[in-house]
Amino acid sequence: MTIRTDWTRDEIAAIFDLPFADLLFQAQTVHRAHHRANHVQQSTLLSIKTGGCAENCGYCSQSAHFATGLKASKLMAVDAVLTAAREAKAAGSERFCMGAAWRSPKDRDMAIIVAMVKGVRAMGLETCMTLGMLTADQSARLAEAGLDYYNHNIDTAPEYYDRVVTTRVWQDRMDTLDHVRDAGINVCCGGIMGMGESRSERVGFIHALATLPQHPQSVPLNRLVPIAGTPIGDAQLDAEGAPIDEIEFVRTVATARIVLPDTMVRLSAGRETMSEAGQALCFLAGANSIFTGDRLLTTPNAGQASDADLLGRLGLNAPEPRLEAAE
Ligand code: SAM
Ligand code: DTB
Ligand code: SF4
Repeated sequence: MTIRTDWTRDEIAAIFDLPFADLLFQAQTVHRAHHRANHVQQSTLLSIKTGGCAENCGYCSQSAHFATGLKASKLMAVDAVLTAAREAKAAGSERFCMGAAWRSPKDRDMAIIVAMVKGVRAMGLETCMTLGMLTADQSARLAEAGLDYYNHNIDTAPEYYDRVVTTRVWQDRMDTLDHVRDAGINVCCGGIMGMGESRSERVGFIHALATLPQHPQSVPLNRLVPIAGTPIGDAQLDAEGAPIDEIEFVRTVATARIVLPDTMVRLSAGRETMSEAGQALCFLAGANSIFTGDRLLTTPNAGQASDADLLGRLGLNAPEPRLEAAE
């Protein structure tokens, strides 16, 4: 199967609109051709610098523009981050993602960030950082430190972007993604479903990812976790907290899987309020990673015990059957 960066919006819309069984069959077929069928990567998130962010992303608990009741804190010490990473690894995580509520990192923070990347990587964990906008120089420093992935989300369709955030523009995101890619770091870039966007805008979001110069190696798909006090959270809570329909979310996962065959599609925020059947459908649709542990960045997550139970019942991550040694 060829990897295409010339998808049209109409082609992607036609996939999104397929009868559900056809969509899932196609997605699972692509999934099996490109990924380990019954493996779901477990990732752990850590907020290394929480709250007080200068940006006004309308969904975010950490923006200084909204009264969400979140307590801001300073950048964590390297040792504390390494302790959390060690615990994540012991709990079965393969990937450790560190997030800072910054518009962009200050140069004085970079030495600390570099030490975190090196330390986590030395434990044999895959590393991911999300720190806001980066310059070419900062990207090069992270690449040199051995950072595996940089997360920088476009969040939604280009035409819906200014409904979500106004302290930056779409092109700012494209510039950082270019710097990260040029530095040779894997790009992790995704978005949030359920912010009041239409299906056409969800198609536009996937189209934007699929037509980047190179497909992101990783695409996190989040279901909005509505945060009281934020404009987007409040709008959804007013609508009786109706989160995006699970079937529509599964369609988004399946469409992303089909048009981005080699990409790790991550079922990210919003699992806590999703049914087990909905999550199972996401795996069938090609999601190949979840965040485990009790917390995401600032919100609760489905805990380790319930995840282990679900993965077990779905036969995911079971040990490979052992081949008996030939006589
Ligand atoms: N400050 C960095 C930045 O955005 O450039 C990184 C941290 S930010 C919390 C990472 C991503 O988490 C956002 O782009 C968004 O997609 C997701 N996210 C944040 N708050 C969320 C919420 N309430 N519900 C779902 N996803 C959310
Ligand atoms: C992403 O797309 N989802 C993760 C990760 N990238 C950094 C973050 C989800 C955050 C959910 C809301 C919170 O816990 O604050
Ligand atoms: Fe800041 Fe990131 Fe939250 Fe936006 S999503 S307000 S950039 S922490």
